[in-house]
Amino acid sequence: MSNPILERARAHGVTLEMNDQVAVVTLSRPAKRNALSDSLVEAIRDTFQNLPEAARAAVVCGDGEHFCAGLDLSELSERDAGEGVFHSRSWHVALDAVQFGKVPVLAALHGAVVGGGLELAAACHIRVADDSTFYALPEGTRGIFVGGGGSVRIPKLIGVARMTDMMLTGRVYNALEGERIGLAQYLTPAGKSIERAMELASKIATNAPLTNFALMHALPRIAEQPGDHGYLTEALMASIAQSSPEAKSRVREFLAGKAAKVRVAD
Ligand code: 1HE
Repeated sequence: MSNPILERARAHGVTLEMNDQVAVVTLSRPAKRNALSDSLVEAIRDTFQNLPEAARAAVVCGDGEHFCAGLDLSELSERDAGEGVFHSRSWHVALDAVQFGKVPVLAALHGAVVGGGLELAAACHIRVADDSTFYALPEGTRGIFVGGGGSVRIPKLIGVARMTDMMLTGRVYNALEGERIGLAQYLTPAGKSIERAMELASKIATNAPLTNFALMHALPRIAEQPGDHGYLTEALMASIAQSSPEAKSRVREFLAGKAAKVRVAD
C-alpha cells in the first residue's frame, strides 16, 4: 500500500485490506482490547478519509477477542476541561468520517462493544453481531460521559430511556437482547459476523452509487428535518437518483425480465 497516511494509520493500529470492492478496516490493538487511544482514533479518521477509490463498501472489525473496549482509560487521567472538549470534538470528526464518508460501513461485532466501541459501532450504517457480543456504556460507572457522538447516535438506535438505563445502572445487553432492541440489525453464530458483514458489503457494493450516497448522506438529514422540509429534500434526492443513467438501465433490465425479483430470504 503506497499511501503514507494509510501506512501511518497501520502503524497506529488500524489496518486496511481491500477484498474486491470492500475495504476491510481492522482495529488491531488486541492486547488492549482495541481500546481507543488518541492515535487509534486518529488512525480511524485517516483511514476512512483515505479509502481507496475502488472501495464501494467497508467493514470495520476488531482483532482478538473483542470488538472494542472503548476509550483508552490510561489516557484520561490528566485532561482539563478545555482539553476534554477538544478531545471529544476530535472523536466527532473521526466518527463523522465513518458515518459521512464515501461508502456505507458495516460493523462486524464480537465480544465487548462498550463505551466508545459502541459509539464507533453506532456511527456505522449496519451492525452485524455474533453470539459472543455484549454491549455496555460503563461511562456512568466510571464517572464520565459519552464523548464520541454516542448521545446523538445511540438514542436513535435504542431510544433515550434505554441509553439512560445503560449509563445509570451499568446494564449490559447480551447479543440476543442487543439485536432485539436495535443495537444490531443482524445476529450470527459466534465467529461468523465478519463473514455475514462481508456478504452484505459485497451486495451493497453493487448498488447504484447515488442510491448509497442518498442513504448515507440524505436519509439521516431528512430524518432530522421537519416533515415538510423532509418531503422537499426527499423529492430533490429522488429526482437526482432516478435521473442517473444507472437507475434508468436498472429499471429497463427489470422491465425486460432480466433483473432479480424481490423474494423472501431462505
Ligand atoms: C484497557 C481498556 C480500556 C482493557 N482502556 N486499557 N471502557 C471500559 O470501561 C471497559 C474496560 N474494559 C473492560 O471492561 C474489559 O477489559 C473488557 C470487558 C473489555 C475485556 O475483558 P478481558 O478480561 O478480555 O481483558 P482485560 O484483562 O480486562 O484487559 C486486557 C488489557 O487491556 C489490560 O491491560 P494489561 O496491561 O493489564 O494487560 C487492560 O487494562 C487493558 N484494557 N480495556 C485502557 N478501555 C469518547 S468517550 C468514550 C468513553 C468510554 O469509552 S468509557 C468506557 C471505557
